[in-house]
Amino acid sequence: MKSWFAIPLWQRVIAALVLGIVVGLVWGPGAASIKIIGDVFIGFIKMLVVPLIFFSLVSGVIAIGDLRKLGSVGGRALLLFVITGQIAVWLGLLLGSVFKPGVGLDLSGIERGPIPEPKDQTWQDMVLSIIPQNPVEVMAAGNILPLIVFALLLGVGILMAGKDGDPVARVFDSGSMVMQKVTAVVMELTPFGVFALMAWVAGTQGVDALLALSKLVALNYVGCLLMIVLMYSAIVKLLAKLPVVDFFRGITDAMAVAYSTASSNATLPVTLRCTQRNLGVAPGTSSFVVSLGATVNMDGTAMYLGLATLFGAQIFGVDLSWADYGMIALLATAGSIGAAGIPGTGLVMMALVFGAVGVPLETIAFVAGVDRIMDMMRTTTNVTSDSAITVAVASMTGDIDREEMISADDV
Ligand code: DAS
Repeated sequence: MKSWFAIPLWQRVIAALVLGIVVGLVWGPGAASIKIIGDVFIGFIKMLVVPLIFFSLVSGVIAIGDLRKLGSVGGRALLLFVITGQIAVWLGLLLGSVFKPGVGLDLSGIERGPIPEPKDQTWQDMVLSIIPQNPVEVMAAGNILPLIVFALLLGVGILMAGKDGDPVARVFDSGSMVMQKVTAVVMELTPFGVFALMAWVAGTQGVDALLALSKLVALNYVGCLLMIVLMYSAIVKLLAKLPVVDFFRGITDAMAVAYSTASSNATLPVTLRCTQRNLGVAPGTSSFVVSLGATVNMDGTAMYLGLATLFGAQIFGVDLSWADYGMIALLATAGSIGAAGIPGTGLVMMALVFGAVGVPLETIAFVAGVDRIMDMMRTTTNVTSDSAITVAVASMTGDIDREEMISADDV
């Protein structure tokens, strides 16, 4: 019998995910009593996010070595983020238009949830929110975007300092390595955390709400799966020139943690480890693109915002023009960029999009009850997109070491 640790982590995680769903369905609401195990796991991986991004990103910028290359990595990543985001939101609009999830729906039996207040954030607020006015406060609050800006500038400063910056550079290189070791230790908790979280969701999710909104939930999953199977496979195959099977085997842990936690931020340490350790991406490129992606690249959320807006318009009989569709695409993209990688952020962003095209916010109250089930799939899509674009950019800039890639059976 193989020892527990000899079994590849991704196999232990998948087994835990499936077992958690079965136990939750059998156990029912009582499964909520083991959610604490999942919360402890999430707490430990959240503990990693700030120090891991900070040390690996500064160390990564130093490793990239020159500003032109840094710009090249960032520019390619942002271009792919925008392209995949637009495809995502128009896929959501297409699915909503063709399959009409909101037509002929009997909503009487659905328990209504709370309607989140739309954040009245101006574009000036959004710009100022990424400036790390107080770096220590940014770290304490776990604000990823301003942390990325600070780490990038610190790395650039070390590069510009030349020899004088070497002592500081060594601290960050060593700190990055140490944080990767700490991540490896915490990762051993993944099977237990995923098991508990899946048991909790499966045991407490209201079946009647799921049945009443089954068409919307199904379309959310279909849209995400289409992007995962078609769009990201194409990016991996054509741009990263990697075997698709090796890619998905390499990011299985990240996809499972994304699905069970419904949080891109919480999954960040796992996504960093998968892209670096399993797929051979250089730490600098991985830290930069994965961290940026976790906060501004949310294709699953963008697709859902397009789909959900049509769902709400169909329920309340709101006619939408092509101009409205364009507005939805624009706001869904802005919403997915502005959304934080935490559970339920897509639900909050719905208020931003609905308000602009006259879809009543009451729609949010109807879907709130099943949002977690949909959020899990949206987050898995978001993390898969971050990983695919990271390996694509790394491949284009020569920052992926295929020898480093751990063969799919070893991960
Ligand atoms: N939970 C969000 C994330 O972490 C996605 C969403 O809410 O749509 O990516």
